[in-house]
Amino acid sequence: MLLRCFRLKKIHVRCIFVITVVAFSLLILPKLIREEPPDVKERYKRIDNSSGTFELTLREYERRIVPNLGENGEPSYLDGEDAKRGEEALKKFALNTVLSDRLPLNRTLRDPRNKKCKHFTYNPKLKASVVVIFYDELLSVVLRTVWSVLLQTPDHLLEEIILVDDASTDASLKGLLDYYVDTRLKDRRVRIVRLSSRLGLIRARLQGARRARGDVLIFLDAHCEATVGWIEPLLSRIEDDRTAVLVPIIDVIEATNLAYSTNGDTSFQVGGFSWSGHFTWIDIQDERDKNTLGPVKSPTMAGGLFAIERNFFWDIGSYDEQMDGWGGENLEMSFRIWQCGGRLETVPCSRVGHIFRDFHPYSFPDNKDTHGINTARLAHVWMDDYKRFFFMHQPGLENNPIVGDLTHRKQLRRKLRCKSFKWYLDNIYPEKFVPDENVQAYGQARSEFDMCLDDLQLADDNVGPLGLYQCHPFLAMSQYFAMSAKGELRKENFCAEVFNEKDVQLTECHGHRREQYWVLYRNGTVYNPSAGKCLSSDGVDMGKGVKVEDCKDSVYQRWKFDSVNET
Ligand code: LR7
Ligand code: MN
Repeated sequence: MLLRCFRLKKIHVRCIFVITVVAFSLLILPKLIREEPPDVKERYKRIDNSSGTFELTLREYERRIVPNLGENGEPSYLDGEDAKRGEEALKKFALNTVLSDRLPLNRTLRDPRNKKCKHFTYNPKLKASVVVIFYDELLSVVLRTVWSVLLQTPDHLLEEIILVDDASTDASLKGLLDYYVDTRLKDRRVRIVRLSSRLGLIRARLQGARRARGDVLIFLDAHCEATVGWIEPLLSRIEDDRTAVLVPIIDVIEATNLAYSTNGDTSFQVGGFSWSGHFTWIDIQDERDKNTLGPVKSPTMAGGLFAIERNFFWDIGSYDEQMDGWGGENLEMSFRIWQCGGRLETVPCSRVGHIFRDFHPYSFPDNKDTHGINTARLAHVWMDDYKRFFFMHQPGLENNPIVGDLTHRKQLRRKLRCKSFKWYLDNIYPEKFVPDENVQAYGQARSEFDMCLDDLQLADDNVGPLGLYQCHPFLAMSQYFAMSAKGELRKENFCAEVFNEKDVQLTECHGHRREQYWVLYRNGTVYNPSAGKCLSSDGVDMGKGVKVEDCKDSVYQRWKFDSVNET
């Protein structure tokens, strides 16, 4: 019949019909049948109503991947139009999404560990549930996280990977992700949990933890890459001590070129905090810990990547379920672990990369300051009187009903018979500078004409002039200075330092006196021996930096602190 059709000079209507049917069955039908059986298709369709089939979309996706790009964690670059699109993506998502989509999802990374780590043998018996929560993350980044865990974790140590979708709006994280897991990963240990409404990262993690069956919970952000040997030292340490909560060294995956960069193979820092309630990095506290490559005591953790024995996680109070959105839960958990009988440690032979982004690519419902509110919650529950410093940064939150009910968390603290925040500071974080303890003087430092020393809103991680500003009628953090016992004129971790024998800058305290050393005299003179000069407000405009000048008997060279401790 078909042959006859072609032999005929004129095309018969019946022939057109036959050709159509044949073409349909040859070209289209097999695709439908072979590549996506109707039930599978239906299943994914229900979650994702994007057009086209997932198989085609995924192939398109895979076709764009450039083999070996970014291999070994090398930096990668795009050309021409792609490079431009990459730049734009970086501005919009704080991540070069175009580049990420080009990189193999299962790229291999160099072993970033200190060489000696290889010679340690660990034989843990515990199994881990890796919990990865995400909200509108880039699909390729999430998949790279999953791949890295599957590839770098020995089978007998991995119970499951639980992906918790915190009600993302991005369609590719729905059906396409499911389809990828079913048809490409084909690993039953990868489970996806879909939350029906956005719960924020704290409650999303709790949802993942509730479903976990492994002995140990390991939480990861959805833009991480695990490296060789990452899990063994974590599990093994927990096997020795179930109250140890562990963080790996968190290496930087660059948001611009996705390079896996290590900060040398030995030097690393541990977690601290600022009185404004933010996580900071601090140097390892005990010199002896620097070279052992064993677990290192850490006052706090960053929060996104940590391992904890599953039952211990629940025993010690999991998370504060009333914390919303983002922020604060990491300090809450850090204080709680130490105060209630656990330990927090950094494990240098375990390394995981994390993409550090300059801003949140996602928005928060109602634009609520969840970091502030969550931190107010933890301050009330865990910090005793020391919460005064946090509330000096956030006076509006001190007695604000928005902070919510704290009964359960206070009950928990009593039930677990947790130690005081003073105990924590004295024993776990003795380096932490407390602005009004063991100091020569503190509070506002007044000069003539109601002018005060002021940090001029210097950001937490910056260097800037030590300024002069009208004294506030109340003591605000920007004007809270202390003259430490060591003779530093300081604000938290920032010390007044003389530059060019004239200007005075606030820079990171180094503890070695020199240009950061000051002598406070009884009459209010603040003398800098290194410059041989005195702190002066003479001729300084409001909002500008103070200076040091030759010492003389001048009202501009006398500073009156709110409180002076006579010694
Ligand atoms: O509403 C949300 N729901 C979510 O599921 C908001 C976020 N998320 C997910 C998000 O997709 C991601 O996987 O939560 C995870 C963490 O969010 P990020 O990556 O935007 O946070 P971050 O890396 O900027 O912030 C750090 O501090 C947070 C405080 O709440 C969390 O503890 C993060 O896990 C934590 N990240 C790290 O510790 C990685 C190292 C960073 C440092 C220093
Ligand atoms: Mn993160």
